[in-house]
Amino acid sequence: NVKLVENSPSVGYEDLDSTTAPLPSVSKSNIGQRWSEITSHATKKKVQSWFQLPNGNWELGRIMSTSGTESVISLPAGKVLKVNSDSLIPANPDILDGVDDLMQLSYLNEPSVLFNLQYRYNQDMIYTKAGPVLVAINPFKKVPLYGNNYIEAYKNKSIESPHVYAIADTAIREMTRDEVNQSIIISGESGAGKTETAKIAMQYLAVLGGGSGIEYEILKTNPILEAFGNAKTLRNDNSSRFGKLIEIHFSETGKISGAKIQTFLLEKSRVVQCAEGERSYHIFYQLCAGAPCALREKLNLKDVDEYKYLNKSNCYSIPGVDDAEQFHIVKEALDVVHVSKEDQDSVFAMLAGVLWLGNVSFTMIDNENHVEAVEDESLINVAKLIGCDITDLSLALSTRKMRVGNDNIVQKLTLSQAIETRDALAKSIYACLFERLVEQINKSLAVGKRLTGRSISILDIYGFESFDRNSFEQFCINYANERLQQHFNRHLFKLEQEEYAQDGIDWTKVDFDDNQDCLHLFEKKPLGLLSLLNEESTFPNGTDYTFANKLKQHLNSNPCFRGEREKAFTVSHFAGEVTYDTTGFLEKNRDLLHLDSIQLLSSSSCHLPQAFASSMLNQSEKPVVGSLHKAGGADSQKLSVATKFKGQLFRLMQRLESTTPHFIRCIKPNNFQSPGSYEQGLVLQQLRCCGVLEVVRISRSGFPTRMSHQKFARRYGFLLVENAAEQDPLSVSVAILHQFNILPEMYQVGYTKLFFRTGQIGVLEDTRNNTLHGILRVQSCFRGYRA
Ligand code: AD9
Ligand code: MG
Repeated sequence: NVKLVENSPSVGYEDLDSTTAPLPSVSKSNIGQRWSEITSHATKKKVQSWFQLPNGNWELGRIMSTSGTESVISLPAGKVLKVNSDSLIPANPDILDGVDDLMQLSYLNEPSVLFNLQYRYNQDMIYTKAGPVLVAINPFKKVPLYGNNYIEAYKNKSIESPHVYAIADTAIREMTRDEVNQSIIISGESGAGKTETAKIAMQYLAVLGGGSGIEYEILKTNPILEAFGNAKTLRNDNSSRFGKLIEIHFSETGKISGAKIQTFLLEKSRVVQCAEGERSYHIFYQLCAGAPCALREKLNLKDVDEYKYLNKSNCYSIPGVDDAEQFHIVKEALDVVHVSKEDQDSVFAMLAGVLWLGNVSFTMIDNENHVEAVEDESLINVAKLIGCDITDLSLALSTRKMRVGNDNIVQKLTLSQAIETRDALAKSIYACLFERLVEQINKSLAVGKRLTGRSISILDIYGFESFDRNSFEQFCINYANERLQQHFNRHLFKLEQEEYAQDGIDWTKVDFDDNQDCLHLFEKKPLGLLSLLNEESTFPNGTDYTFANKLKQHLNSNPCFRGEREKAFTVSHFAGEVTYDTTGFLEKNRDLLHLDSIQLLSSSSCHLPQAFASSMLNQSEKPVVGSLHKAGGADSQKLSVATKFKGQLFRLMQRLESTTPHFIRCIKPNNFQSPGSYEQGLVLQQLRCCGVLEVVRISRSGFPTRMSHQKFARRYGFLLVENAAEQDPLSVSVAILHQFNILPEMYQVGYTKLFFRTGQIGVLEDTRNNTLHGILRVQSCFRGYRA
């Protein structure tokens, strides 16, 4: 049964069961479509219907009888209930169980969609089309859907089931056919499977475009970036803590010629602290577990639980993951992308330096709370590993040089200031390390090649996050997700409908949840969240309190904003409400590294810290947050984190706008990372917030296939019985449609194009192919005859 459906052409099945009344359109507002009018007819055939249990789950029942507004339904397990007919929602006939495109469902209500996805999921069919969008449900286990045989099958089109491979294949074909760059945009909540999906897409592109060897290097960037940029969180054992766009370039012959990776906003704070049960970046644990003896000695490495940056969250290992083995995988990958042995050693020294920095402690030296660094093993190791003088290090951690008027003074630091300085240094070193690695990788992927051909970009950005306590990191992540959602809306709702309107076709507008208001809340100048944050960050006396108060003062009338008690505020995101705690917002946004620390790094005898220092000084030449050399103020001038991030996002969106997008929506079926468990409520909430149902609705009632009159006339004109050479393309188009009896409801004639419902063009293509084959056969017979 399922097989049959899998291979069926995408047509509606309304005709297959006379009891299915055509009620195709369902949105959030009419989910509970009242259908008592049809239940009386339905009972004659014991039609199936959805009934919502008190726990919110849906059960499939059969309507036994209906009288007045009441129906009697029988549920599985022999239960019979008398219910209000209005509480029932129509279910699809059995033949539609597990269709591979939600567009094929006769009833597109939420329980039907949920059931269809679950039906497939239970059989390891984790991919389903929702019109133009691919829905991927995380299996949390190995599913037998990947590898060379599958790749070959998708390449030859001998399998048509929805798959990431199919999306990647379409991207390659459209890139070649239309000569337009493509993008595969993967979204979903944390742990939904974005990073895995991105890797699966890369795998397909690597096989189809492989040959030069560069594809192997491209695949090897994954373990490196994951080691340095992923960590175990409460949501995901391998959570990406940075966003990534990888642009894979192809030559004219369709071979991969190189690639470029761009990363977005690494979560630095994780280097110095993380929540209970979470880990810092994988690479720290991998290094401690996997470094060979000589390296351990050289770096003075200890076990992970001896490092304060790692031992506070009470979590050292990940079930099923061998950190030592991973270390070797990462080292091999570094070799592949041409990071030299010396550079690798410097990288490991910096990592160990960061770990030892966390162990540096301070003692009180007066009764004003001033401190100095304790000269112990930790301090000595840090100095050695980052290649600087121990006294300079000690001073940089416990004092600050400042300019007051024309005088230079040295201020001693209090314990909390010293800890802040130490942690800021650790975070900066790590962030620089990450940036340098990406730079190095990009050099290797582009070496000697001009990246000018066509490209396919894959975007894997951290998913929407909503924790019990949400901070600056979630604020940025969720802002990025709002931007992406807008891109999705624009392409699947706005542009689609604008095109109908422009071409003058008959169309009733479909509404969708526009998130422009929320984006405004973030971006409006001067009174938006980002502007107010930046403004407060420049005030020497600004605190998280004053920031929170300012937000409440200026934004309380905004429907997407709500001030909360104390220092908190709530934003209504497209994916739900999130309450942010402003603690640490200003500091994280300023992200200051004091000049003393930068000078310390530039005095290093090792090349990496020197390079870090100069890159930090370069960043400081931009417009300001914090004012230079002011008592109590900041030492280095630089763009705020939020401003930089916003700029990056804008550039990203601009780049994506010039590509043909392919969207993949990853869905997490449960919060426990466990296979086989499908929580309806959780899935529904994700489907709702990303507008999947609305997309299907538009695609189904819309006209997804379109072709200009010129192209249509050129392609099919020769099939006309009557000579159409003299006619204009529009008239030829219409003549073709008439000759082939295409039903009027299946197409619309626009000013410049023809618009078709799904599947229609296939009929014409078949006729065209058959006719062409016929002509070829006749020609070859004719040649044979002459010979
Ligand atoms: V986050 O926003 O970076 O926290 P992602 O990227 O959405 O998140 P990820 O791809 O890391 O999630 O997937 C989480 C885990 O789900 C993986 O580590 C795998 O164990 C599991 N997963 C995801 N997709 C697949 C798959 N296609 N097959 C098998 C999968 N396992
Ligand atoms: Mg990820």
